[in-house]
Amino acid sequence: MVIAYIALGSNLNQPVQQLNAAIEAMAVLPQTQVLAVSSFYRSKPLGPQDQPDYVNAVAKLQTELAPLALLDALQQIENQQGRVRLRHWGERTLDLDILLYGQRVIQSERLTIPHYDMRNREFVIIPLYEIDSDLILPDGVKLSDLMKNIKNNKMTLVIQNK
Ligand code: A4P
Ligand code: MG
Repeated sequence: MVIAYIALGSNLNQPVQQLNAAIEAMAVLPQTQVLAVSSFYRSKPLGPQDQPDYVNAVAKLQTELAPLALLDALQQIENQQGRVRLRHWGERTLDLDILLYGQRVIQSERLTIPHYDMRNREFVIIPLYEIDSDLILPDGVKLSDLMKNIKNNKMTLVIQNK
């Protein structure tokens, strides 16, 4: 059993519903449980500005799926929800990125874990901190220290987690 953290993002076709549907789909993956879900936040797009604001969240999973099996499963959920890849950093109905997979460090053709840019993104760090404030990254960096780097949080709360 491994604890994995997944970043959820959407800015097309009713983002809140996209995230809720993705959480339901992750909950019925084989050998996987959803242990926690953060609040949902609205954030300004990183990348091209001529696209709608995003809704972002983070989910904590417990899974027996190997990293590539988990990636396959998440990409299947993206595709089920009508994901079309239009342009780099562009609009999408659903993006599911593996942020962390236990304390594993993976550099392969299909996977970079930890996620290559997670520590610079407030729409990842803030919801992750909400779920596990004492998390430590595989290189020893404390999530609480990454939180301190977030100067002014420009996100707005969409749905407060329970
Ligand atoms: N891949 C490698 N590592 C991973 C991982 N840890 N998790 C590979 C998931 N996938 C991983 O992904 C391209 C390939 O990355 C996959 O086939 C997989 O093998 P993709 O989802 O098809 O493409 P993408 O998401 O457009 O690419 P990229 O560069 O990962 O996008 P980002 O960096 O995730 O940026 N602004 C706001 N406010 N909120 C957002 O959520 N998201 C993006 C996407 C841009 N701006 C945003 C947001
Ligand atoms: Mg992605």
